[in-house]
Amino acid sequence: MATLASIPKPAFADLILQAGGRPEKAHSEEFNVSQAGRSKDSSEQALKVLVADDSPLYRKLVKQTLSGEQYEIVLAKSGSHAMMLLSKEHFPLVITNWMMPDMNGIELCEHIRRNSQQSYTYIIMLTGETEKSKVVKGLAAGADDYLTKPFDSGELLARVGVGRRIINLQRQMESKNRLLEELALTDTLTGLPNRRAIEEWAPRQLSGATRHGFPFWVVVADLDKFKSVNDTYGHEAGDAILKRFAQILRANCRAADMCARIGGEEFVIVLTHTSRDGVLTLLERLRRQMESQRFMFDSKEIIVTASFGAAEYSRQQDQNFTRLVGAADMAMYSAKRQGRNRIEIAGKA
Ligand code: GH3
Ligand code: MG
Ligand code: MG
Repeated sequence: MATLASIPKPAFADLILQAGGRPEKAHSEEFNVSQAGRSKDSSEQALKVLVADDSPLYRKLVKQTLSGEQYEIVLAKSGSHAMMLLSKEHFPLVITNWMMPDMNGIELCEHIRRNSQQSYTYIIMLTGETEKSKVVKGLAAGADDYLTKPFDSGELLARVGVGRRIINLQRQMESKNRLLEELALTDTLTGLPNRRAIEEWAPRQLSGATRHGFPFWVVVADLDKFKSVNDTYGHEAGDAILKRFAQILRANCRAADMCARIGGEEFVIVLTHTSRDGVLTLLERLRRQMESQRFMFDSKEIIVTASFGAAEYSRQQDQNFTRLVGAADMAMYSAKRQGRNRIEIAGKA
């Protein structure tokens, strides 16, 4: 086990270098819960509409009907032209003719449904075919609505309006789902990733480390004598300390690493592409920053420290993420036994 006395202390500049630039950014992009679902209201944005028709007259008529700020119209002269445009970007709404020389509207519908990404494409068939059986065939191929030529401009506008409503509902649902996914992976008190998030993320990073041979470290950090802080100053005081410790972790970890709160006053940090010296430098920095915090509760100034245990992935041993957390945890308990407010590395003399 390394002791604090044996920890080399490179200059702060070294840490910045190892940390790849701006450490403050860690997690702000991946886990910014508050931003999800707050994008510009999709009903205010111009709706992108792809119009596929081999008739120049009908392309013009549809474009004229949907002219205005609400719609951004892109014209395709054939089914394959439409397919090419769809491969480049997502169109939430497609209006397609049935009969086209190279690829007909039915095939285009089927193609869109087969290749549909997460976001929905609302399809309106606009065609000279009027038979009921054709209508059924169009809907079965994936069209959402059907309008016959010659069309009434008011009706086309109304039906496109229906499509717009469905698309907006779909977008709201997607944004709420994203928010729920983020919430499920976020610790509500500190805003850090939670246990589930790190347990999903870390094994993937570990397989990368196994494949490409880069260093992979797991750190367990635990606040010292935290129960007595809670017992003496109350739960709110304890929560404020947990939040501050989380801020220190967030400010010092690189965006490519992950700091998570895995339970009560226990945190896990996963670091990659970092040497043993780099890990020790970072942990010593975290330890010192926490130690130098002054918390005021009931007009009393208190100091709370943390103990750290680290374990490095080794190809020689049959290790997975859970075992590495266990090894880091044991090292952390060794730090506790040796007086707390210190760092221990697993398996090194
Ligand atoms: P040690 O130095 O050995 O780690 O001692 P400790 O007192 O920190 O450890 P112990 O496991 O005995 O107590 C952990 C305490 O953490 C218990 C509880 O009061 C506190 N705690 C756990 N979760 C929360 C939380 O979400 N908020 C607050 N305020 N306190 C919490
Ligand atoms: Mg503790
Ligand atoms: Mg604990």
